[in-house]
Amino acid sequence: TRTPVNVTVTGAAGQIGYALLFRIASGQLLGADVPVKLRLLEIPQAVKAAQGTAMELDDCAFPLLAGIDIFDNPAEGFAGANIALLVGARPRTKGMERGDLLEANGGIFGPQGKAINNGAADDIRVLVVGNPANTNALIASAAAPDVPAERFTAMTRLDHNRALSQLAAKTGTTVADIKKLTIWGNHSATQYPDIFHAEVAGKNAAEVVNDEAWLADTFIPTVAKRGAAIIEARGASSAASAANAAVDHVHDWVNGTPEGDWTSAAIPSDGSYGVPEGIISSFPVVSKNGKWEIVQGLEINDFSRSRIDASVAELVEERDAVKGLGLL
Ligand code: NAX
Repeated sequence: TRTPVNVTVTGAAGQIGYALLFRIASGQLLGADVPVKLRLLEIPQAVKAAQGTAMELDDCAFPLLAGIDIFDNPAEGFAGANIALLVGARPRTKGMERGDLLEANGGIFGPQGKAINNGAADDIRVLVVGNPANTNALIASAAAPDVPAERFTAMTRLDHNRALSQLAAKTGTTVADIKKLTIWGNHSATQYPDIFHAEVAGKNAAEVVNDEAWLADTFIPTVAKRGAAIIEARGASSAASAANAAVDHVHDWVNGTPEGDWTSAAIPSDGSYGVPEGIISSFPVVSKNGKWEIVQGLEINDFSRSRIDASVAELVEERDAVKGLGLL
């Protein structure tokens, strides 16, 4: 029998945690033959709620779930972790400036990065979901100098999946007909969902749509503002869809992306497509042998260039702000 994979989930008692943990324990994160041990990391006030979720996990009698441990400090939570899903974050509250938000999250992701550096397994892979996800990932990575930077990623897969769904609806197809769509840049309102290289049932998506006004005025803002639309409709932010995207991201990272397609993930830039080296930006990516690779050689038209540049400029600003706060 296989040794269980240790999966640490922060924010385990939150709404994404509640949607995520059952998917992990059922085998959807890593595969139907891979046992997992869950390590739930919460703040002390939420440990009791996490215990309640753990009781429900027990009650599912998942054959692949080899154990659940609950912690309220990062050093224990990340000890031996092979996969870390950093979901818990400090949300922006009324009257909070962006600098305050970045600083508060620095106080979470800095210590967590340090704990990962000191105690996680050598093959640790980190996905940051908690916002501002790209910059939180950068902070955690900077606090983990002994862990290769490529192991720190941030989630834009939900944006990717939202874009697939919108494009399928527009073209009267299904998401299974769509390939090679890309989210570029930051997981924020400046993100750029790019269909110029995408295919709809084998045809170029931009040519199938053939409507630049729809792209600029409907598609891009609908994808970028979908989170707000969900809050408006549901009275709570996206949870199950966010958990689903986290499962997709880690599953593909570990098991590979299908031939002839790619996906989107925020990973440290190597300078590709003019994105400054080191910032954690979303790219078209494939996963091979357990590593993300940026898809190379795509031609970027003027429409795309200006939007990629705008989102990347925001990431550079965030990086400079956290640098100014001494968090990098
Ligand atoms: P909730 O407020 O329901 O849950 C967050 C949980 O994190 C709470 O239980 C809290 O106690 C815990 N937490 C806070 N600080 C912690 C720390 N230092 N260590 C461990 N746990 C800690 O939020 P939820 O709806 O689950 O969302 C979680 C995060 O995901 C938010 O930052 C949210 O903005 C972000 N999202 C990111 C998305 C993405 O696509 N990247 C989409 C969905 C979501 O909005």
